[in-house]
Amino acid sequence: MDIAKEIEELTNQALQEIAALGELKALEGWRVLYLGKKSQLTGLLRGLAQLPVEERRAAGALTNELKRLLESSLEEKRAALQSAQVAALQEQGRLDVTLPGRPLLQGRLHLTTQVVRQICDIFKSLGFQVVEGPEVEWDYYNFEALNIPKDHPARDMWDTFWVDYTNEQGQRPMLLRTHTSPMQIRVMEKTSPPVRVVVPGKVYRYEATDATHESMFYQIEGLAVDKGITFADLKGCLFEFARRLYGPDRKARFRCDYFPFVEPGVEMAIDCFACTGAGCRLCSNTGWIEILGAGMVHPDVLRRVNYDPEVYTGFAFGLGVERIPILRYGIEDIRLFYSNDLRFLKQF
Ligand code: YSA
Repeated sequence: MDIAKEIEELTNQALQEIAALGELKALEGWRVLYLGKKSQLTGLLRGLAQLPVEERRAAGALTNELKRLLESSLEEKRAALQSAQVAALQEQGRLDVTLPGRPLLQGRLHLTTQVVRQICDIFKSLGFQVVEGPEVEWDYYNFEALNIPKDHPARDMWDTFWVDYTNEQGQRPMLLRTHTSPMQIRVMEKTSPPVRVVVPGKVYRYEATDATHESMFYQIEGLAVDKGITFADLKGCLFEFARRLYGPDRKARFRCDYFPFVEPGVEMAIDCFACTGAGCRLCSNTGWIEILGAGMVHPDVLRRVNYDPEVYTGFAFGLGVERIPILRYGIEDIRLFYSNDLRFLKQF
C-alpha cells in the first residue's frame, strides 16, 4: 500500500479510538497498540531504511509527523482523564483536597559531621587548611616517624588493629590508624614550611567499648610549623579555638602531658559545663574536662622530614570529636553515635 495512504488510515483509526476511551487503564492499552515497540508505527519507522532514496525523505517526514500527533494526543487524553477522575472522586466525597500532603522524609547531616565542620570552620578562619589522609596506614607513619619505635612502651597508649600486608618484598606492618597524627608526617614530607593544616578523620582502637570509648571514632589533628613559632602561639591558638567553640565564659587550662612526638606536651581542658568547675559526676569531680592533647613538635620529628629544627619550630594538637557534643548535649553513651538509631540521630 502507498505509505501516505497507510498513514492516513492509521491516523484516523487511532484518533477515533482514543476519542472513545473513558478510562486511564484503557489508555495504556491504546499507547501499547499505537506507540509501543510492536506497533504499526514502529514497523513504518523501521521500514524507512528499505525505501528508495527518493521516497525516503517524504515518507520519513509523514511518519514522524504521525508519531508526534499520536504522542500529543496521548498526553492530552491522559490529562483529561486524570482531571475527570479527580473531579469524580471529589463529587463522591472520597477526595479531600484540603488535607495536608504527606511530608517527605528529609535527611540531615550526622551529628559528628556537623561538629567536624564547625571545628574545621573555626580553624579555617584562623588560617588553617583542611586536608585528609588514609585510614589504613603504615606502621612507619602511625608510630616510627612519631618517635614511637617498636617495643617503645608508648605503643601501649594506642591499642592497634593490625592488617597483614605482604608483597614480593615480604611482609610490611600495616594498621588502621590509631590517631590522626600520622598525617603530620605525610603533610610535612610533601610541603615546605610554613605549614598550617587541620586533619579530620576516623581513627580505630582495638579496645573494649564502653560509654566513653568506641573502637572507631573521629579525631581532628592540627599542625602549624614556621619560623619563630613558640608555645605562646600554641596557647593563643587553642584558647581562641575554645573561646569560639564554647563562648567567652568558659575557662580553659593546660596541664603537662606526655606524647613522644612533642616536647613539651600538654593536655587542654575546659571547665565542666554541668557544674562550671564545682565538680560533678560528668567531670569525675575535677571540675575540668580534657578535650585534646597538644605540644611543640619534637625536633627529631622535624629532622625526620628534613625540616631544620634550628630554623623551624611548630605546634600540634589532636582532639576527640565526639567528646565535644557529648559534653554539649549531655549524651550519656558514645556508642549511640554509630548504632544508626534514628531516634537518637534525629535530635540533632
Ligand atoms: C597529642 C599531641 C599532638 O602534638 C598531636 C596529637 C595528640 C593527640 C594524640 N595523637 C592522641 O591520639 N591522643 S589520645 O590518645 O589521648 O586521644 C586524643 C583524644 O581522642 C582523647 O582526648 C579523647 O577525646 C579521644 N579518644 C581517645 N580514645 C578514644 C577517644 N574517643 C572515643 N573513643 C576512644 N576509644
